[in-house]
Amino acid sequence: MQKFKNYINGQWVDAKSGKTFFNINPANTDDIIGEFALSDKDDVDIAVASAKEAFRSWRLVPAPKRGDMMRKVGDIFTRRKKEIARIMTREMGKPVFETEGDVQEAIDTAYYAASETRRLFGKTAPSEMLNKANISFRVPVGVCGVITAFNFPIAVPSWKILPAIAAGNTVVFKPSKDTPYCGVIFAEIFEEAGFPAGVFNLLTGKGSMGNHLVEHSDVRLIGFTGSTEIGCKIGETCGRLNKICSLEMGGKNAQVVMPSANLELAIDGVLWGAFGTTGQRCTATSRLILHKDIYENFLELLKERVQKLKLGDGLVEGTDVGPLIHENALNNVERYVKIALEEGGRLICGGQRAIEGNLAKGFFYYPTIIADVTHEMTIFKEEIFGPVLAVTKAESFEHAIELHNNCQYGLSSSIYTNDITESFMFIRDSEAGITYINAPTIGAEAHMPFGGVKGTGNGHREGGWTVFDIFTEWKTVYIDYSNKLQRAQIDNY
Ligand code: UN1
Repeated sequence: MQKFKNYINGQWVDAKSGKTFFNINPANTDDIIGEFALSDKDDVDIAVASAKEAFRSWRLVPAPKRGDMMRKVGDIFTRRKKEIARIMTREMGKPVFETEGDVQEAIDTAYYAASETRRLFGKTAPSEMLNKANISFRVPVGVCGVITAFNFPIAVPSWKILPAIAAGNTVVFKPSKDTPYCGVIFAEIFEEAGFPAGVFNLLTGKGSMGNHLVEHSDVRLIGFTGSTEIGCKIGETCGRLNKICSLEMGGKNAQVVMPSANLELAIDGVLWGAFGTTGQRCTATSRLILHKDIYENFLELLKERVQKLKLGDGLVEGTDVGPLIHENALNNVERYVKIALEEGGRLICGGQRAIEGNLAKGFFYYPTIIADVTHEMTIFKEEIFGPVLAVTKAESFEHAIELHNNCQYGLSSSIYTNDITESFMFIRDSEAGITYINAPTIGAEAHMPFGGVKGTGNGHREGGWTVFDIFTEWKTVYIDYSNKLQRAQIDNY
């Protein structure tokens, strides 16, 4: 079995304590992926010190030169795409066609971040006074702590790490405890691309180690993707310690289908949105809001298609849906389905663990549809992070919008309609950071802003040009060439 180390200051090192943990394949618990460093506070101290030291010189490397190096990161991800995808599938379960897409997102992000290093535009404005110039430009913030989830273990960290480093910051990365191997891949790639020691540091381990990273006084910024519960705790700590913090948290995204929609298209959309990544996405479709005129017919057609989805090991060709990430996730799904049925939901399909043959070795649950869900029910409100779709009937378009917005989260929204008025009203009125028209709730592209409103985030947007608003601060410069004291607001009025 392979043994993996942390990557600190350009060196591969064990945890100071020598402690390790094992990671298993969620599709087959007999398959142990490897033994990883179980880092704690001492390792955080060393990694942050290394990132702090590296920042002194990395911030001075001209941004386009940093961009040249980031292009190499893109090249290496491209060369290793298929191999990394297979590692990811083995480590977290989603099928290979999905994990290849996950790696592609990092490739896109690397090239986009590289190109942005020639476009980190500042602004100039006229001064109030004669013989004085006002300019402003972006500067890196310093040491950034990056903490992410298991579900997009290359794509989502890349959204933070690559722009952060391109902008001149240094990074200490704590991947999910369920995907440490994908974390190791980042370190391998930064090493091969020739980045200076300490610019990128990897610490594998559990949540408690992440807390030390958040608390460390030399970490200026935390970029987090994960549950709302943990994100809000991180936000509290960052508030207390006055750190910059960007939070990407939960979702309870809905797809609305109106009578004018192309129903086949809407079914393709909900299948991909609800059951892709086994529903373990912050952008998963976990609510389906159907107009009353198509309600029963749509359910019928959908059931037929869901029952054809092939559950299994994502490494096997033809698998549509992989396992859940671990036993706890499986128990959680089971618990929510039980509550939904107790509260009056109608089971359309699924509703149980899959234990036939080899499926018994993994954390498999049948794709599940529960109909007649009302806005009072628990599965209408709470994020499940599993292959469970709650279906609700809308009496009208206005009712559909009201149901859509009756939600603590606001990441992505979707409507299927061929009515232009409904489309534009939905764009205007659905409370979400991302809205899709005639497309599912998933489908973000690396060069566009990504993030949500309400309980999903704290106002930041990753992806696109907006990610640089997180990972840079503004420096404003006044250059007075009048050779006299000019007092702003006083001498000119
Ligand atoms: C997430 O669920 O954490 O388009 C990210 C999308 C995906 C990214 C999802 N590419 O929704």
